[in-house]
Amino acid sequence: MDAVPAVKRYRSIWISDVHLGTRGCQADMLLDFLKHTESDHLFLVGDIVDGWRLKKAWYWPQPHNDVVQKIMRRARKGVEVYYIPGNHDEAARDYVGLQFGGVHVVDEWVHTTADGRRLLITHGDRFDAVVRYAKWLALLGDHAYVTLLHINTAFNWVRRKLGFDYWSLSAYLKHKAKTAVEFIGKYEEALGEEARRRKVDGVVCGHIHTAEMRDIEGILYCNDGDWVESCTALVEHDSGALEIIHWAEVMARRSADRDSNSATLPAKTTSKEREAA
Ligand SMILES: [Mn+2]
Repeated sequence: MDAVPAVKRYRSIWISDVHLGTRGCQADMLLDFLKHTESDHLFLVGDIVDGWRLKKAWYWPQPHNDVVQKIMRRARKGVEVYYIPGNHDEAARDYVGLQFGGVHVVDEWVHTTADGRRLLITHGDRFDAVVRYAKWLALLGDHAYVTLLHINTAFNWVRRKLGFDYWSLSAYLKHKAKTAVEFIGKYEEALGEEARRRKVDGVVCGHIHTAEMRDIEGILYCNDGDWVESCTALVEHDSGALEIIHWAEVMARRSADRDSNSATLPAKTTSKEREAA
């Protein structure tokens, strides 16, 4: 009595920080998510492929290939797919403005929800520097802020051309638990501030591997999380309502339904650990 798995339709789906090409990538979970969902818009919010790791050691198992194939297939079938490169797939930034098999590579994007809210979509790594120099920027003002964003981009472009890794503040703080929590808060505020500056209603980002949806002084902050630890996506319903989906929980619930004879439910597999990107 195995029912055909139901496919859930959304208006939009956002995923990021998949890190294909690394052992940490939960490709099987993501494949399951892609199998059970569909949408009109699909936003790939950066760090989809981990170019840095691949350069050091090649790791590309079949499920990682399947993820790429499934996404390309969606683009072929008319889904609007936008790919916003992050710091781990920064090489794709050289292709901004181009499209491959229907996948549009853009530096950032503004999406209008069904209920008319404008959301700025960006990976978020460029705000590492804003977080780091927050105190100085408060003193120096908007011009310094814009300059810093440009410098950050140029700095990392040069590093990349010289063959260095992208220097990421969040990665640097990753193992300092206390600093990481503080960093997450500041990062969220920096993104909220950018949305306000750009006169949009909210922001969708990734980068710090911490799914979240909250109001920051009237600005909607959404982080779609990651597919390394938490296996989360952000979705937009036809009404325009947004929701964070925890796929590990969905999978656990599904197998619980299947083993409805069993008295015990599987434990939640969602990691509560907050690890930065
Ligand atoms: Mn990142």
